[in-house]
Parts: sequence; structure tokens; C-alpha cells
Amino acid sequence: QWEAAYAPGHGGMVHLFEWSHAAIAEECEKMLGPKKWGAVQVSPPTENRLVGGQWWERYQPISYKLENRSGNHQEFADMVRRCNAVGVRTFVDVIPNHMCGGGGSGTGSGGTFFDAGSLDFPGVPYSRNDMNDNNCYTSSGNIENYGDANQVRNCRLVNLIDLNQGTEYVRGKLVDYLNQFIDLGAAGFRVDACKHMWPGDLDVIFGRLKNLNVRSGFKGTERPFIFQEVIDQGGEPITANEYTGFGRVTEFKYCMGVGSNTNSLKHLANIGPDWGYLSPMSSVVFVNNHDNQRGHGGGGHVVTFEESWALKTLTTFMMGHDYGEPRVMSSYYFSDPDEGPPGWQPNGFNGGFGCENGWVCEHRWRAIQNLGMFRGSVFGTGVTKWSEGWDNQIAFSRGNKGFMAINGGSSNWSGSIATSMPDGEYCDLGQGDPTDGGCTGPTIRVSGGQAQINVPTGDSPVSYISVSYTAT
Ligand code: LM2
Ligand code: CA
Repeated sequence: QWEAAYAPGHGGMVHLFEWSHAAIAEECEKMLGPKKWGAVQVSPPTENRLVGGQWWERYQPISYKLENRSGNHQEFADMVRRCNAVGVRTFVDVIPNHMCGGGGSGTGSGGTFFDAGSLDFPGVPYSRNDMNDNNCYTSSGNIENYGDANQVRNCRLVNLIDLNQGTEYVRGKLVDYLNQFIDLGAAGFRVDACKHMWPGDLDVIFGRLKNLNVRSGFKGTERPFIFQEVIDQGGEPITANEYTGFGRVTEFKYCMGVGSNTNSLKHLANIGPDWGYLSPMSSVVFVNNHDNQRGHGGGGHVVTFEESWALKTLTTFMMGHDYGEPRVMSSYYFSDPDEGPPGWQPNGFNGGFGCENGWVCEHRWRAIQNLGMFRGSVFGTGVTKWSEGWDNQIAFSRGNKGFMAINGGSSNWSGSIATSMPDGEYCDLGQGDPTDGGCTGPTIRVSGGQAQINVPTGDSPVSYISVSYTAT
């Protein structure tokens, strides 16, 4: 459950935060598929409590029925099928730790009744006995001290009604919850709030999941790709390492690591275990996520779309480097950190470099949009021929498959840089798009182990080439 079952030539995942299933299906066909991204991470598709339209209401499950503002069951199924058809996998954001916030009653986004006062969720069904309240010994019933692993796992996280994953009944319901996505062709899961569940329980639950669905085009032997959200920035008894035995784990230290080196990119050469991070096979890495870009989930200074120049250089580095499985955040603009998405969906991709009407669409930016192609084409190689310019500039190869140069300086970076790429003329994927045998932008010539680069500064301060995209 550590390997993403990406289609050959595809790589990297994009989190299309708050996109509807219908808009994601279209993005797969027009953008993510053609540009060979590996997967899309989708917002929680299950029925949630309606609080007031905030983004976080979707982290309050009411039932495991697929119906909320992203769409319904049929639209979800259609999205997964259409994305798979163009080689893009679906990773589902799942929330096995809890149900909705305590108190009150009502109907969820799918019309299902619940009573959060008496802990009754007939849509699953779950009732009082399935909850952890009796295993929590804090006076408020909430997590009060992150220094006590017991309460972090058995008490309520911000008053969210905590499920007891230790019981057979709850385990069975959670396995069914996740398996329904595998049946529909999904290839993996982003698992919310894993710090708040016992590793032994997760091991059992993930172990019972089905193999990926043969009818969706998988081989029948592939396991779902699991990446667990564990916010470990050090200083607490619970560590990310407790969770690496049954899936990958989000490496939050990476956000701070890259974010504090935007003006010294050369320091990133050996980012990874040397920095006290998880092993490469255990980690999912990202420059920012939907939580920390708005001060939730750990916080700390992270680079977001608001620092667009740094986001481009760091995202290119992350997608090019061989440490961890990378995820690119795709956002909407907000002024209030609780604010939900715009009331309409992003415009369809037409070859441009962003979205309009409130959506940021970092994954469509000129510097970033072809990184899926690059990542997919260098699979199986390591970083070679690391080199540095004098003005915050770095370049490296991925064996004989790819080469990239990142210009964090204040003027063009041009000259001859050593590379392990074979001789040839390649499309500069950071500056233009490959066409049949050509390129809409500049090319980079490699001869005798030297790449002739000319990396601009400004809008797209990166150049990257791959043996799969030649221009002659
Ligand atoms: C996570 N980590 O384990 C995310 O990092 C975190 O952002 C999620 O909380 C959390 N899991 C639960 O899925 C988000 C958001 C919270 C929000 C919850 C539930 O960051 O602010 O809490 O989702 O929607 C909200 C209110 C909070 C209230 C709670 C329950 O902000 O004040 O607590 O609902 O009613 C009384
Ligand atoms: Ca818990």
C-alpha cells in the first residue's frame, strides 16, 4: 500500500480541493490526462454535516453515502471512470476517525437524519456504543494535552464525535466505507487525522481492503495506495514513524524545510532522511496543503500561491527530486480561513495558465503544468549531476531520463550545465508544450554531457526536459 498504481509515463498527484466530481472528470480529460499527471486527490465525497458552507464542514461525516456539494454517487462513479480512462488515478479523502461535531441534530448533505446529541447516525448505522467517549478520561471529553497519546486517540478532536476503531463492528463499517471506493475504481486514500487513531487498528482496517478493481483496468494484484495524515513536526509522543508499516505518511516537516530555503535552493540537495524526515518510500511530500495554507493543521510558515515565485521554484524542485511521493495543492482564493469555495466551478482547461473567478489552479501554471510529464518519464531513476549557479540556481539530472534547471536568481541563467542525458534536442517543458515531434516554446540541446540552458527569471523561472519529449 506504498506504491501509487500510476499509469506508465504518469507521475505526481494534484489535490483539486473542493472541485466537483463533474469538473474533475473534465479536468482529467482535458488537462491531467494529456499532461500525464498520476492522480487526483478529491475532497471528501461522503455525506457531511451542513454547518454553513465552510470548507471544513466536509470533515464532519454523517453517513458514507456519496452525496454533498461535489456531487452524488453517479457523478463520483463517472469521474473515476473517466479519469482512469485517461490514465489518471483517483485518491479519496476519507475520515475514519470521527463523525460530526457534538450537539444538535438535523439532516446531512444527502438528506440523512442524525442526532449528534445522542450520538445516533442511523445512515451507517452507528450509535453511542460505537463511540470512544467511554475511553476518554479528560474532563471536557476533548483532547486537551498532545503529550498524552491516550487522549489524542480516544478523546474528541475539536469536539468531533470519536469513533472506536477497536471494535469489530466499527472496523467492518470502515472497511465497507473504503471498499465502496475501490469497487468504483479508486486507487487509494488520503486518510484524515491518523494521529488520532491507534496504529494497530489502522493496520487491521487497511489490511482488509480489497485489491484494486480489475474491472477498472487494474491488474488484480495492486493494493490501494494509502497515505495517512499525521502531523508530526516533532515534540510529541506520537510520531509519523508509528504509521509507516501499513502505508505512507504525510511528511509535514518538508513544508517547512523547503519553505525556509527559497533563497538558498542549494541547501535542498539532500532533503530527506538526512534532515530527520521519513524514508523516501514512506513519505508523501508537499509544499503546502489545504490546512496549512490557511493556518489550520499545524500552521507554521509555508509557501503558498501568494508567494507565487517561490511556489513555482519549490514545486518544480519537489516534482523533480527523488525524495517522497509529491502532491501539488490546487487552491481557491480566500480572505477568511473558514471560507468555502466559490459558488461556481473552475472554467475548463483550454491550454491557459490558471483559472478565473476565484480559483487559483496552481497545477495549470506555466511552470507547473508539465511537471506530471516530467515526473512520469523519470520514474525509477535517482538524482545525478547536481550543480549550482552563483545566484540561487540549481540543476540536476534524473539519470539518463531527465534534467531540470531552476532559476531562483534575479536574472537569466544561461550556459552549459553537466547532465547525464543523452545527446539530443528536447522540448523545454517549463517554457512550452510538446507537439508531435516539436515544441511550442524553446528547446534545449544536449551534447557530450552538457545541456545548453537559458532559464528566464519571472513568470516561469524553470526549465525541464525529458527523453520522452524530444524536438527535432
Ligand atoms: C485534521 N487533522 O487531523 C485536519 O488537519 C483538520 O484541519 C481537520 O479539522 C481535522 N483533521 C478533522 O477532520 C477541520 C478544521 C476544523 C473543523 C474540523 C471539523 O480544521 O476547524 O472544526 O475540520 O469540521 C470545526 C470548527 C471547530 C468545532 C468543530 C466541531 O472549526 O471550532 O469544534 O468544527 O464542531 C468545536
Ligand atoms: Ca480517535
